[in-house]
Amino acid sequence: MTTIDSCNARPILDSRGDVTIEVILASGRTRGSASAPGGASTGIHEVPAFPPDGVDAALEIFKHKVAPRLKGMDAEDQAQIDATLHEIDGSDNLSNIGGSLSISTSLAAAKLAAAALDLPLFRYLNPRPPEHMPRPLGNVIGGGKHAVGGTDIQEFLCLASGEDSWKNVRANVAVYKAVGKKLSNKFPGMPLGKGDEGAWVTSLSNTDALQTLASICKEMTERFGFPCRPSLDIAASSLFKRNMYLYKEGKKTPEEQIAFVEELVDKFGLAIVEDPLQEEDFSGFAELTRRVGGKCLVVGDDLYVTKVERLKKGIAEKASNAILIKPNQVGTLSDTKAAVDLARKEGITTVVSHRSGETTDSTIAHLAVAFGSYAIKTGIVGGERIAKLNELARIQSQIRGE
Ligand code: 2PG
Ligand code: MG
Repeated sequence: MTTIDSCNARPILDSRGDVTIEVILASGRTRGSASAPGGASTGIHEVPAFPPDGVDAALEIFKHKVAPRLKGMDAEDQAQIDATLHEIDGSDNLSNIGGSLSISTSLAAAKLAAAALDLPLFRYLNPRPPEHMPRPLGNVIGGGKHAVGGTDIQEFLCLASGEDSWKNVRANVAVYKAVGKKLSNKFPGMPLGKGDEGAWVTSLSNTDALQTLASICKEMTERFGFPCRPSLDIAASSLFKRNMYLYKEGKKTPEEQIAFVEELVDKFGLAIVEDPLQEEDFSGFAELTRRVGGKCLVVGDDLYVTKVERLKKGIAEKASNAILIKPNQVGTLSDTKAAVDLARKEGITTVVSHRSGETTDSTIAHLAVAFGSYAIKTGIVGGERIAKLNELARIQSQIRGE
């Protein structure tokens, strides 16, 4: 038993300069702390990040309602901690206490328990070593809601799939740097910007940006000797207005959108395509998965928002073959784990993900390993992104006993 005897929550900044929450729980001299990230292209079915009156209200709730209840509880009893958070909240969507307070408290409890047992978090959560390490999926070119003046498509990513996490991370960096060089050579003397996740921002069309990424991926696949494959997060809900997908180059009907994505998958050999359609279009997802699911992971992010109920619907309708796992979308570790367990049972691939506004908290690297996830989407550069990538490589060294 790890009795929680001290509970603190404080405001901290995320990578966008927005205020978020850090929770620190302690048992004697042992501590566990965690903080919450924040999204920009948030799904409408996510738990709200904060209560209606904002961050300060969440901190007040922590002080007066959460802390008194947590004191004396066992940090090792994650189910009880998370049930208590739901009980204090009282809504069905954590809307009274907010997902940021909830997820940081929930993860801080797990980290405190792991520290008390002198275990790394990934091992505390799953004593069995993973069959493989999660492959890093990193954002090379970015647009959408993460950048001004960039591509309509939110993320052009590289998935490095070697056996060694450190080499994978290095391969993604090599792709990132080579793409940056290519873009600056293409537009000499022009500024080259970065978006919220550190990805390059370019005025190239979606297809030209993907072409640029795909050719560098090919080059790096040869150089590194393992696959470095292009991938996309279309974040299609952000493009969807009045039943059409709005691109700078013109509109697409849902049927045209499916055909467009299928063409991109075929032409560029995409490994992963996330949110190719808007968040309510289960049948459109199913049609695309039917067409390309044999060669590409079709990932639901806004579609599922890490919630078991929505994933159940997706499974029933064969909407996708993969799910993005973002703990703050659903608000507790237990709820996150429930979605992962259902996915595993049903043969749905999991990809653990950061948010566009991040802190230096590296917990998701441990979660991705403990969940046995296929990939971890967490950017390529920037302090808040490399915190997770370096941790991934450290975890692999620990597993190997190096
Ligand atoms: C996404 C994420 C992370 P945001 O759409 O997958 O890349 O973006 O955190 O803004 O929702
Ligand atoms: Mg997404």
